[in-house]
Parts: sequence; structure tokens; C-alpha cells
Amino acid sequence: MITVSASDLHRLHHVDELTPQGLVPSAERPERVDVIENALSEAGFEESVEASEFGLDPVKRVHSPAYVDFLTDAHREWIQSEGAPEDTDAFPLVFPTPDGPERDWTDIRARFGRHAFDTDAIGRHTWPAAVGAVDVALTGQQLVTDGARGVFSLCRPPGHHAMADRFGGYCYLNNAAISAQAFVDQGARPAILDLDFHHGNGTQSIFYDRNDVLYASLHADPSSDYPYFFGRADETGSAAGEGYNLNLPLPAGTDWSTYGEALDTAVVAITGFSPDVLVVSLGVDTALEDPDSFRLIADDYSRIGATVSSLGLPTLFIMEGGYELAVLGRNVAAVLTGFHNS
Ligand code: OKP
Ligand code: ZN
Repeated sequence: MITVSASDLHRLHHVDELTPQGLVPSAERPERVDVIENALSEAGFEESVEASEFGLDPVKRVHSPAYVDFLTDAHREWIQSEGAPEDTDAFPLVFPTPDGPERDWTDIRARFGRHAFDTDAIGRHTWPAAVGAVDVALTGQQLVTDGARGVFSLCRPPGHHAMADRFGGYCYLNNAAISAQAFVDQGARPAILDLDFHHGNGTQSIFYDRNDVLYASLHADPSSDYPYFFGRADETGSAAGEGYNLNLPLPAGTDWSTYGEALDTAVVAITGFSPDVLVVSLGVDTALEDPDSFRLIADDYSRIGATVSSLGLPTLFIMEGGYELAVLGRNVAAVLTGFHNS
């Protein structure tokens, strides 16, 4: 198992999020990387590769030019328009509705609403951090292409909620989708297995009408959990992509007996797709101790790793969610150890 270190740029990205308690520091915080790094070295994953830079071309294979332009200057332009201090977080405050016309809006406040799907912020250092996370993902992607059996890319911020032209859910650039697209562009056939507690609406949306990438996801039932509007079992893909999107929403209180069965269902679907490479959106916010969560325990994460390994595919693990610092590192290490030892 090769691990790709987080980019140094992640640390400066820490924004507030709007919660029922008001604005508070986001649960998606820099310390998440520290606990994962510590657990990996304790588990014996000593060597870690530094990321290379890949530029924006692979990003633009997934995200729209207008969105990339927006993100590049969003924070600076918003601060200027609002006359706010430069360390202020920039928030979308108005959103276009589906009944309105699509235009090339120029006001930065309009562009914020157009390119967001929830009330998440963009901070002064969010863009470089997001690009850094893509570089971490693509460094892992390259290592898999070069023959590695398993690579873990320690991406932060996460990516699976980011759509082709919208941020939200702590995600700005879709690290897993960009990596999967890079595999496609190199002639490979990737399947994506999304294990984060939340449905990866961004990844689903990016590949929804395509049959060259399978998206399979185990997640909380969106009728009562984020992202609410996506992730139902009847979302199976559209046009050529019909049958290439598998959602397995699971009830509150799900433990290994339910989770393991759903994982087996995903394994069958992935095998049926005959991929030659696997991208795992590795969220461990399914842990018993996590704030909104299932009831998975440490041993279950080893079982997940072993099950993923049983697919026999070169595998790129991309870090997504997991917010309880006391168990986050341990559970990530358990997945990777379970994969490595089987
Ligand atoms: C990200 B990942 C509203 C935030 C509400 C969002 C949860 C995002 C989870 N600003 N909560 O899938 O772990
Ligand atoms: Zn999540």
C-alpha cells in the first residue's frame, strides 16, 4: 500500500459552516489530516509519497470552464464586492431557482449562488487547497496506472459532493471523479465505490448519463440525511448511463449485518461491470462515534478493506469524510490494513 501525503496547502483551508447553532468552525477541519497521518504511521504505513502538480487540464475534464474560472477568483472578488476584510469567509446568499433562465451572470454574488448547492463557504485559501487535493488524488491515480495494487490519497478538502459546476458539502473539486476521468482518458475502465456516510451526489451527477464509469454507493437514506435531494435507489442513471448508477441507501442504525450485505451487492454490481480499476471514495463517517452516522466499529473497517481487496482490482482510495477525531485515523488505517493483508 502506497500512501500519498496531504498537500501542505490544506492546512490554511478552514472555514465556518452554518448550523442550527449559528456559524461554527466546519467539522471538516485541518486536524482531520493530522489524526489520519498519525494512525497510518502507527499502523506501519511508514513511507508516504509527496504529490506532484498536474495543472488544471484534468480538472477541466470534469468541471466546467465557468466553474473553474469562478473558483479561481471567487473569494477575492466577493471580498472586493462586499468590502469585507480579506480573512472573511465568502458565502452564497441567493440561489437561482429551476424555473428561471440560465444566463452568464457577472455579479460575483450571483455567481456564488449559481455555483453552490448549499450554504458552504469559500475561504481565502480554499482554491489552492482544493487544487492541492486534486494533485494528491492524481498522484495516486498515476501510481495505480504505473502498476501499484493499492494507493491511498490523503485528500482534503473532500470531493464527492462537488458537481461539474457546483460546490457544497465541504467539497469544491471532485477528487474521485477527476481521478476516474483520468483513468478513462488513459484507456482504462474505472468503477467508483463510494463508502462515505453521505451520498456522493456530485460524483453521481458527473457520470449519470455515461456507461464508461460505474458509480456504486452505500449511504444514509436521503429522506432523512444530507444531501436530501439525491441518493434514492431509483436513481439508476439516464440515457446511455441507465443501469450504471447504483444507490444503496441504508436505514439509520445500520450495523455490519446490514452494511456487509449492501457491500456484497455493490461488489456483485462492480464485478458485473468488468472494470480494470477501482476508485474508492473512502469516507469513514459511518463510524458509531461519528455525529450523524451508522454503527460501524473498528473490525468492520478491516472487513471493508478485505472485501474491497476481494475484487482483485488495482485500487485508488480517495479520502472523503469522517469527523470524529478520536476514531477517524484508526478506522482509515483499518480499511487500508484490511485491504493490504488480504
Ligand atoms: C461531507 B462528506 C451545511 C453543511 C451540512 C454537510 C455534510 C457534508 C458531508 N453547510 N452538513 O460527505 O462527509
Ligand atoms: Zn460524508
